[in-house]
Amino acid sequence: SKIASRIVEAAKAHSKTVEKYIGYGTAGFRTKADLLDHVMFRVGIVSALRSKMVKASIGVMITASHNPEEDNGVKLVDPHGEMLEPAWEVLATEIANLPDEKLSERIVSLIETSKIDLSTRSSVIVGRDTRQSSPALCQAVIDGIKAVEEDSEIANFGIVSTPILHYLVVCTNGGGTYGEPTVDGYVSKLVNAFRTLIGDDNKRGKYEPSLIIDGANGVGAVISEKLLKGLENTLNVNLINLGPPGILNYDCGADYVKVQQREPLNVTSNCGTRCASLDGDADRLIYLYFDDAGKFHMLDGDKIALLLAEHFNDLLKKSQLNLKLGMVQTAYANGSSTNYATKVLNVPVTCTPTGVKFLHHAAQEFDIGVYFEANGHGTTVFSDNAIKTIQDAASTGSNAAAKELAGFLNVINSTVGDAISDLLAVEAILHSKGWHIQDWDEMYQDLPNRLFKVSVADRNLVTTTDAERRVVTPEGLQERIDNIASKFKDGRSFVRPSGTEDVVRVYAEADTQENADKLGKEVAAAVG
Ligand code: NG1
Ligand code: ZN
Repeated sequence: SKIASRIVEAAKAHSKTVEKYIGYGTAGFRTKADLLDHVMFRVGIVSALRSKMVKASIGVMITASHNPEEDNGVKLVDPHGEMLEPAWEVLATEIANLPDEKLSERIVSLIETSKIDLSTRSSVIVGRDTRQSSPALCQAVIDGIKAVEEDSEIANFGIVSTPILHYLVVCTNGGGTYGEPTVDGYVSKLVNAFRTLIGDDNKRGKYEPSLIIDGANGVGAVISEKLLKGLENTLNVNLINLGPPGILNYDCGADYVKVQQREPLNVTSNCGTRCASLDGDADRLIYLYFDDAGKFHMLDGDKIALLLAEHFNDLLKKSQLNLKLGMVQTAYANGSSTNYATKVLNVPVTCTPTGVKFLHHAAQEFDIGVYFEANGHGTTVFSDNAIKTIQDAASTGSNAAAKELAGFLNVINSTVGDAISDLLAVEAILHSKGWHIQDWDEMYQDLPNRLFKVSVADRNLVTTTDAERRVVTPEGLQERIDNIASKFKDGRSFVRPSGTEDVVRVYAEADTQENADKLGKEVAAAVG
């Protein structure tokens, strides 16, 4: 057939020379950049076919997020901005790993079994991060799309953040109801929403409109620069770690700050203001500051989630709107944050397994669903009912709290966790409350905690249940963990196989850092 011969021809420039098996994990395909050319080409083919099958635009994002510069990766985005359907993750993995000579035959059989109508024009939206390897890998994706159909509609947006790519997919398929499907459309949507929320006076109480943004030397810096032009008199930002010659994610960015529990490069203890660290593709956000005594404080995804939940809870009470607010966390959420939500705010918390698609899905059970991973990835989703109720109340004049909620509807990128949109939401809340970052930090005190990695022969021998909080196999392990944890005040520990690294992760928290470390070490010994 014609398509088979086109694929054979195009594949010559992207032949599979790598033996390593590469799977589509929670973060898509991700490994060393020089192993990915054939994977990208094949992902291009898969995206074009998926687009034909669902008769909508599909997104392809080339990035390895917070990983080092020499890594890269790729993720597919389904029409409503959600992660790729699981069955197609399996399919993508199979196709990525086929030997060259099996490729075209498999594609033809896929077209037949899935009844893909080749006369539907493929439409793919492509974006990439700032890595040096990204342009060539992007071209490989485009070659794959064109191998399926020379005349495919390809919208190549060049350097964009992962959340912008999700936004573009949603806007394109939604016929513009969510926003205009361009980077400028995204920037002006956020700028206008933020300026409306802040109003005429950008100072209030202890809130000062100045901060440092750590761009992780990646795309977050590029986008922040565009956005800040529109916010010149509203937010006073010192943008650091702007990119080359700085190395992507190296000693900076959200993951570095969260894992190392320290400030990024180019921030000092006397910097005099708060700092917001983005990760390499700008979908994670972590805040930090130094107190008057020079002590470092970090405000992670849990603290961000609680700030949002508390404020939305307040606004719902004040506006007297009857909407159901809830939160979604994973087992990695600090116990104090869950406690604050359920006991102090009376907001229900759902716990899901690791992976944003699970959190996103669970959040949609609420009218207003705030979800965050502790590592700073998250957002808020609003039900159709919530959007209508809030907009109706806001348009009828005097309900100031409803108007403020309507402002948050616009500033929040509900399609996926978005560091820049989350940052604006946090700043708007601190402004609304007249808070210093220290007031926010003191909402609750994190329990000391520690994360360990244990290398084992086969990490998949560890299986879990109850949103990864309890071990099923190996038999007897959960009982041992329970016994160990019961010896520590506020002790909580769980283990699970990582979805992105060849390790078993051990999490431990307790009343003191010493106890958290000790608990974690004992549990790690029981695992390994
Ligand atoms: P794994 O490797 O499955 O623990 C890590 C993060 C997740 C998520 C994914 C995808 C932790 C403990 N785990 O997953 O939260 O971000 O990577 O990038 O941070
Ligand atoms: Zn990221």
